Amino acid sequence: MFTSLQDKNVHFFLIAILLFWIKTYVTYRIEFNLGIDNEMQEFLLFINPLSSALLFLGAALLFKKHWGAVLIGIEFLMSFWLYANVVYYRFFDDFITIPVITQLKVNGGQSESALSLMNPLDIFYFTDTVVLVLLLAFKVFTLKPRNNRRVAMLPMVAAVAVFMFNLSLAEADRPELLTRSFDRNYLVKYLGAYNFTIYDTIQTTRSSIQRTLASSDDLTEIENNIKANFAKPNPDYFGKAEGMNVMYISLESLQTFMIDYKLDGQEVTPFLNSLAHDGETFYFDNFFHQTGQGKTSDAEFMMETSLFPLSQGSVFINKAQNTYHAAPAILKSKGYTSAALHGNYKTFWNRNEMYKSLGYDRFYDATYYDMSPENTKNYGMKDKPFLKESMPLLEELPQPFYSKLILLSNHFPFKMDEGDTDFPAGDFGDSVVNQYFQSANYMDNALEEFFNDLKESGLYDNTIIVMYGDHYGISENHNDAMAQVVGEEITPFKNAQLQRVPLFIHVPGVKGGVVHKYSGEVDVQPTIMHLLGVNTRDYLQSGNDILSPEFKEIVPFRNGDFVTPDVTQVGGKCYETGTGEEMDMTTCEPSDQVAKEKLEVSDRIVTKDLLRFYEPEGFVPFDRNEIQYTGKQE
Ligand code: GP9
Ligand code: MN
Repeated sequence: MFTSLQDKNVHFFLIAILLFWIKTYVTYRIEFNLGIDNEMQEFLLFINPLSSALLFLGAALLFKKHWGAVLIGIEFLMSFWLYANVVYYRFFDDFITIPVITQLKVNGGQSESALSLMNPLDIFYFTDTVVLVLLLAFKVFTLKPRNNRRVAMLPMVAAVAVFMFNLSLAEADRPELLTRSFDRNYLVKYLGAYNFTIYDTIQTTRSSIQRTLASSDDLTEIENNIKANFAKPNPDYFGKAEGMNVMYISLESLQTFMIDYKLDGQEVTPFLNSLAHDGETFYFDNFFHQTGQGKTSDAEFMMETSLFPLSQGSVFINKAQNTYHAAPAILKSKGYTSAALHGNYKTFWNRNEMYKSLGYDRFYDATYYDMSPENTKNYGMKDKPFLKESMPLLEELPQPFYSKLILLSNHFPFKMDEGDTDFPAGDFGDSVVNQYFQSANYMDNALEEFFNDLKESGLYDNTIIVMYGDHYGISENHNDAMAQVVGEEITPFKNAQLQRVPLFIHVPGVKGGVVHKYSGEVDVQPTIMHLLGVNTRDYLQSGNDILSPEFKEIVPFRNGDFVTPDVTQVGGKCYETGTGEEMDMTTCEPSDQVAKEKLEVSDRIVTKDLLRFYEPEGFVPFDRNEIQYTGKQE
C-alpha cells in the first residue's frame, strides 16, 4: 500500500490518524483535569494519543478488502470508549477501569445519572468518525483493496517506537510511573487514555493470578507489620458498650463543610449540628473518607473490615468471594444478629454477594420497602420513607443486633422532588451545588424524625449509633461554585481538606464531645469493637481505635496522598496542614512511607485473599454459602 505518498489509501489512513489524534487531545484539554505542571507534561499529553492511534487503527490494515470500513469501525469504537470516559469523569473525576465495567454490568440502573451528564454538543467527540464516513460516502476517496500484508506491520512498529519514546520521557519526569502509581490521572496524563486501558487490563489479569499464587507464607511479614502498629484500647472506653446493639447509618455524600454551614442565615443540617455540640455524642471533625471507585460500597467495606478498598474498581464486585473478618461476622459468636437495610435492590454494588462474605445474616433490600414513585428517586428510597419503614424491621430484630442503614436521597445530582423540601436552594451559579443544600437539609430532617422514633421505641437507650458521610458529594468539577460556598479558592490542597466527612458516634451512658484527631474510615471498626469489649489485637486490619491514646494520626487517601495534623501530601506536593503553605517534599517523606506501607499491606491482604489462611483468636469461621437473601416473599 505505501508504495507512494501519492497513494489515496495512505492519505485516508493518515487523515484517520490525524483526526483521531487531534480529537483525543482536544478532549483531554476540555474534559479532564489532569494537573499539567510543566512543558514536558504538556508535550507528553500532546503526543500520547499517537501510539494508540497507530496501534489500533493500524490493525485495520491487516484486512485486504473493506479495510476502510474496518478502520472506521475501530475509530468509532475508540471514540465511544473515550466518550464513555468523558461521561464517567464528569461525575467521578476518574477514568473507567476494567473492574468498573463489571460493576456497570451489575449496577445497570445508573442510566438516569449518566444521561444527566451528557449534552448534545458531545457529538463533537464523534466528528472524526463522521468525517471519515463522509469522505468515503461522497467518494472523495475510493479505497483500493490492499495486497501487501507486510506493510500492515509498519504502523504497529511505529506504534511501539512512539510508545517507548513516550514512556521513557514519562519515566524521566515521574520515576516509577507504572510500578507505584495509585493515581489514574497520572497514567492518563503521561501515557494517554487508551494506553491506560491496556495497562489496566494487564493489572486486572495480574491481580487474579496473584490470588491463585498466594500462600500462607505471604502472611508473616504482614502480620508482624500490623501487630507492631496496633493501638491498645483505651481503658476509659473499652467494653463500655458491651452487649449493646450497633447501628451504622451511612449519610450519603455528606461532607464536613456542611456541618454548621449557614445558607442565608439558616443552618443546613440543624439536627446533626446539635449532635456535634451536645457533648453527649462523639463528633469527629477531622475525619476523612478514604474511598476509591467503589464510593458508598468502599466506605461500607472500610467500616466493616478496617481494610482499604481497591485502588481500581470496587472491592464489593471484584473481591466479593474473599474471606473477611468483618464486624457482623466477629459479633456472631457474641450472640449478635446482623442486618443491612437499604432502599435499593440487593444486586446493586453486588451487595447480595459481598454481604454474605461480611457475614450479614439478613439483608432488607428494596423488596421490603414501598418503592412507589413518590417514595423513590435516583437509586431508590428517599430517606424519610426509608427510615420510617425501617423502624418496624429494626424493632423486630433479635437483640443484640448489629445493623446498617444506607441512606440514598442525598445523592448527585441532588435534585429534590417538588413538595419534599421548603429549604432554599443555594445561589452559586451551579445547579448541583445549589441543590446539595436542599437535599442535605432533607436528610437532616429525616434523621431527626428517625432519632425521635428510636427514642420512642427505647432502642436509643441500648444502641451505639454511628453515622458517617460516605464520600464527597461535590466533585472538583464544581470548584468554582465551591469556592463561593467556602469563601476561598479550591486549590489541590484545599480540595484534600474538603475530603473531610462527618463522623458521629453516640454511646448510651458515655460522655462524648468533639474529637479533633485526624482519622479515616478504616479506623471506625476497631474503635467500635473496643467500645463493645472486643479486642482487635489479633485481627489483621489497616485502621486503629481512634479513642486509643496510642492512635497515630495519619490518614492515607486511596490514591496514596495523605493528611496528618502537620502535613498534607497531594498531587506530588507537600503542604503544611495548618497553613496550606508548600513545603519541601522531604518534610512529607516519613508520613509518605507510612501511608504507602499501610495501603500496600492492605492491598496484599485483599488482592491475594490472605485472610483465608488466617484465623484470629476468638473468631468463629462461618460458611458464606449458608447465607441466603431471598428478598421479601409476598
Ligand atoms: C446505591 C448507593 C449509591 O445503592 O450505594 O451509590 P454511590 O454512587 O454513592 O456509590
Ligand atoms: Mn454514596
